[in-house]
Amino acid sequence: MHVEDELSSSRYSAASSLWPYWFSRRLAWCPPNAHLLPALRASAARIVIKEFEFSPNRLRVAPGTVVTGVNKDTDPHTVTANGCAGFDTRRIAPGGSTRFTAPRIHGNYPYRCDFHQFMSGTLTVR
Ligand SMILES: [Cu+2]
Repeated sequence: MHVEDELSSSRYSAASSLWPYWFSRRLAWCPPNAHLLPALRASAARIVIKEFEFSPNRLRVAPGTVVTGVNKDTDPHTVTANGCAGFDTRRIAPGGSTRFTAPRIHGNYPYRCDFHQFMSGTLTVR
């Protein structure tokens, strides 16, 4: 019983060893209404989704950049920040596109597709 507990808890902490870091960073990244502020420096940026992959997989933008998510697949996708970092296109229809505003605080913002959790990327704000 004790051995099993130790095994499962060590497996758990190994798998989640990055979470304390991300979690604390995320708490620092969540001013209450950041996503409602107008874009201060808007420039064109896009993330194209094709064959269940984000392209580019890593994108660097200035704070507050308006980013367009373009879905070139026949399945719907989303561009959704992990945690409370504050961007989510919600459902992007096949062949459609949706814009969202990048966070205004510098950092790396990992994101995923809500429908296909294996799809992931990182938006870097700098
Ligand atoms: Cu998807």
